[in-house]
Amino acid sequence: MSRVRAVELLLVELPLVHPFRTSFGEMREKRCIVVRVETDGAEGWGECVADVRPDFSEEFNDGAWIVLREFLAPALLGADTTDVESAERAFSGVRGHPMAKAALLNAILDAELRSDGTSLASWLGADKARVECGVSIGIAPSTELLLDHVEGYLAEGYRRIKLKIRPGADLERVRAVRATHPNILLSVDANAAYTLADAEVFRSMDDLGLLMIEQPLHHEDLVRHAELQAMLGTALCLDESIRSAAAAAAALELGACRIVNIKQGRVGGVLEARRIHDHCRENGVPVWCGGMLETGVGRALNLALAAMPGFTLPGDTSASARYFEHDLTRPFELASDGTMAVPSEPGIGVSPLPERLRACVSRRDVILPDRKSDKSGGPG
Ligand code: NPG
Repeated sequence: MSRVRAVELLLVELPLVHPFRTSFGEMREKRCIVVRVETDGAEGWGECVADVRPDFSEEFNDGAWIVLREFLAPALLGADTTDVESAERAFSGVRGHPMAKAALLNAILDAELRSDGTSLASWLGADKARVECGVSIGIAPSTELLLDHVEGYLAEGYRRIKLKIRPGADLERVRAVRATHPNILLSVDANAAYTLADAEVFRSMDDLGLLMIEQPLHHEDLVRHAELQAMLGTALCLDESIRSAAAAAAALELGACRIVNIKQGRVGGVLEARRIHDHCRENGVPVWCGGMLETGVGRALNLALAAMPGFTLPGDTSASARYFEHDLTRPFELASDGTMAVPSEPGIGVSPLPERLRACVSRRDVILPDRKSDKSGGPG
């Protein structure tokens, strides 16, 4: 393998075409760290799924920036050789921070695969050239507007609709969507906004034929999820609770869910995502690929992952146009049958476009082997 010569951190900012509202807040722009590594053989790209605030998880951009600059990049820059497995081991001394780790590990893997001329999808043993796509719809101001959004996305071809819910904007809205579209694949996502005292809300959803109810309760509470799952016919799916393969194994053993949302960026990168996939597959548990409104860098990687054999449900792998007027990379497009092509070029198969980087990067830091850094731009 080869040495890592430089790690570059870029803070990118892209306006969203529509604000995205969840039970924990509203996003109007995508602001994330994109990592570029330079090895002897190639360059590689990775994206950190953390956001400005520590609301979805403890990680956030400014914290991830420090972890990458002070701990993760220096752990690789001194080594004679670096491949993705040895990089993952080199990070084991840093507790937590899976989003920061994922960004750098994925960039290392991308560089490795680009220099070998292998696509990420084939390296992962993907068995599909195209994947089925779903769309996640934020909490709308009214049921009427929500029905309009659903209609529009179905017309574009999306094969599964996921509705964000929160207390006060749940049952009545889901019933309205189901009444209008009796046969679509429909799921809901609470982003941990409920407690077990709200079990009745979910019991009332049991006759709506939902594909799944995602992350109803607190992310640390696997035991209560198991209690809730035992009360319901509908499958629970966990997202925020699954931060590692160990957490996924514990959730399955406890009966806390029957479906797992795999977000490689949340679990520490593609290697850990593959372990979760393998464990779920061995146990007959379906998985699907979640999304964090990634730019094309993260989206390319998600598509390769979603093409693995255990990913049997449509993912939150929507088209670039659903998020951005101009993506950071070439745009990803949805075919009218609701599928998207998995990149087949070496590595993740796409790179940020130089003109988009010029327009979107607000902060930059290059970390070199002597650990001196060359900074430009103000704090992000
Ligand atoms: O299409 O990428 C997408 C968004 C999918 O709903 C989605 N993501 O909780 O899964 C989630 C949610 C999310 C987005 C969470 C951004 C945190 C930040």
